[in-house]
Amino acid sequence: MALSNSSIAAVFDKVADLLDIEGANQFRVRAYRTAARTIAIQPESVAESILHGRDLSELPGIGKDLAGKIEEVATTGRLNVLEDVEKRVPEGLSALLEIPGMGPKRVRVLKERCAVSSMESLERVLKTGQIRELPGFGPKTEAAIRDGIERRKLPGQSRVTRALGDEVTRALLPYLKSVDGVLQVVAAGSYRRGLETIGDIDILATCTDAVAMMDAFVKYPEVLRVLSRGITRSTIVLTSGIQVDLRVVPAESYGAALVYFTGSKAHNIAIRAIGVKKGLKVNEYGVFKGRRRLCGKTEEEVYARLGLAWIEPELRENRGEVEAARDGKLPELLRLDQIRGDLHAHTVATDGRRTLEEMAEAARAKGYEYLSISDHTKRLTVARGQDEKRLREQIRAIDRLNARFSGFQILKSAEVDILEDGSLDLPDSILKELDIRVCSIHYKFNLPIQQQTERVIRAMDNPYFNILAHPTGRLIGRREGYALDLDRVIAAAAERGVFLELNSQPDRLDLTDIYCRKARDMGAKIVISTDAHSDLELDFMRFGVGQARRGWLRTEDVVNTRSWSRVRTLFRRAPSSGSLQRKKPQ
Ligand code: DGT
Ligand code: CA
Ligand code: CA
Ligand code: ZN
Repeated sequence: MALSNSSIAAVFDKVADLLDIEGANQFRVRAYRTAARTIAIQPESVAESILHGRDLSELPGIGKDLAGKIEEVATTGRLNVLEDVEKRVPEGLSALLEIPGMGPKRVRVLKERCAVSSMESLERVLKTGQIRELPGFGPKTEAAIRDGIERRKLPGQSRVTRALGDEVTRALLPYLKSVDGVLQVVAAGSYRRGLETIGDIDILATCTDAVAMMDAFVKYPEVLRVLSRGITRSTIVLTSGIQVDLRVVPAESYGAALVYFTGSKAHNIAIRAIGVKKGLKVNEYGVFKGRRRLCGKTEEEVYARLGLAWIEPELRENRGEVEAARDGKLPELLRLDQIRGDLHAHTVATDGRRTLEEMAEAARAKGYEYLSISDHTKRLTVARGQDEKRLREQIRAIDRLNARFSGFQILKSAEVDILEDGSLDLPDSILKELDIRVCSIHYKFNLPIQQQTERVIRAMDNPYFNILAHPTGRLIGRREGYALDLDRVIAAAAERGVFLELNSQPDRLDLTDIYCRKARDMGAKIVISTDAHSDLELDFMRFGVGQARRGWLRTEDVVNTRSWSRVRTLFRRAPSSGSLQRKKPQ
């Protein structure tokens, strides 16, 4: 079996990290970084496509040289440049990258200024208090590093994004399903609950030959280490670093085991307590009265025995779902096929990797009715943000393109920077030419909470403000969100008829599940967008929808389940004091 895309991408990311720690040329570092990202988002196996003679240099950002290197990894599993740079950079230094918030640039500073070469030497330097004085650090960073090191010492603290968990599981499940004698195979645990990060993957199977099943499992080509092998349970670590448990259960216990291993633990405890009240014992083998097994083959019958409706896995967090299942009040959750368009995407005009036409075609191919092109505005120079003149050109290009479509439309938009004082990066005279405006913060992340909150709310006062993109700015595992009073922001959004984005990029998933639900309860609607920087990233919608489901969102709570004409009506701002769109007295 060929190497997975994520494994190949990991090799290139590693090269980029190590070169960056070394202080190599930034263009070179970026080239490897781009290669990693490009490989990671390919829908098909890159290794297999090479076997079929595909020329990878046709991919964006991949030249002949990189294409050759990808082939080297895909066919030999090794990369000369990586082995060379690994010889030069001590392993202890690259291990520092696993501390949250620690990037190659910081590692380089620590190496050059404090002679740090390992976790141990970093801990020693931490005690001296000199780290806060380093360029690009500060007391907060120092505290975060200390915290990160402490947390790493606890077991089970290394989590991966849902996207990586997804890729790994989507490759492993078909492999397991092809084993002789297999009846059912399913991924349970946090994966099935759609959690934004995954600790490990828990697979359940029923089969006629457990030995063959376990054999196949430990021989999976992506196995790095076999941690344990038993008759009903084995654990492996994959080359991607993800740990996978396989449990083989009897067919008559499949439903009970699936409930148990889907979790969450808090949900399990809650339903077990309901069992106790009814004089029943609930465990991974079934529901029992005394020693008599009442059921356990399907999830539905387990829940039914307890007087509960079947509960969607995304809700199983003991956040009120058990009571709702008892009272027949479970929400009917949003589904991916109900999404009718995407309201935030980029093109080559700024930091996207596809043209307007390519993005439009990709959205049409998905069956969408609309795609909003929200390229950056001028303040964001690193992304070549557009000024008024360039945006006007883009608007004209969109008009020309739209003339070719029927039943589909590109919406004219921009991802407008919210400036430090809460004003928007472009004047109203151009904002009013747009169909929608997506607004977001890209600098001054460290304002005090009060000031940051006011900055956002002041921006919302602009009547052209429609959507607050990636509301907290967090990057999972890398950066905490900025200090923001989200409750106030949500209330302000509901009041002004503006919407909060649920950004579907797997390392953002911003808003969180908890705040999606809070927004819903406070009467603010959510827009689920991909913030796609390429055609393939339009598929990130599934992560956003997963998160929305965890946040109890229904179709009606999500703006882009509606046709464009309905969305446009929603976007018409209700008049508020100071608003330019004051309603005439009747
Ligand atoms: P993860 O792997 O950290 O992302 O999260 P989970 O939820 O997949 O947790 P994991 O892998 O430790 O266990 C899988 C499921 O097994 C968990 O969701 C519920 C169940 N489980 C594990 N340990 C316990 C326990 O001590 N009590 C109960 N009631 N259930 C447990
Ligand atoms: Ca798990
Ligand atoms: Ca587990
Ligand atoms: Zn964006």
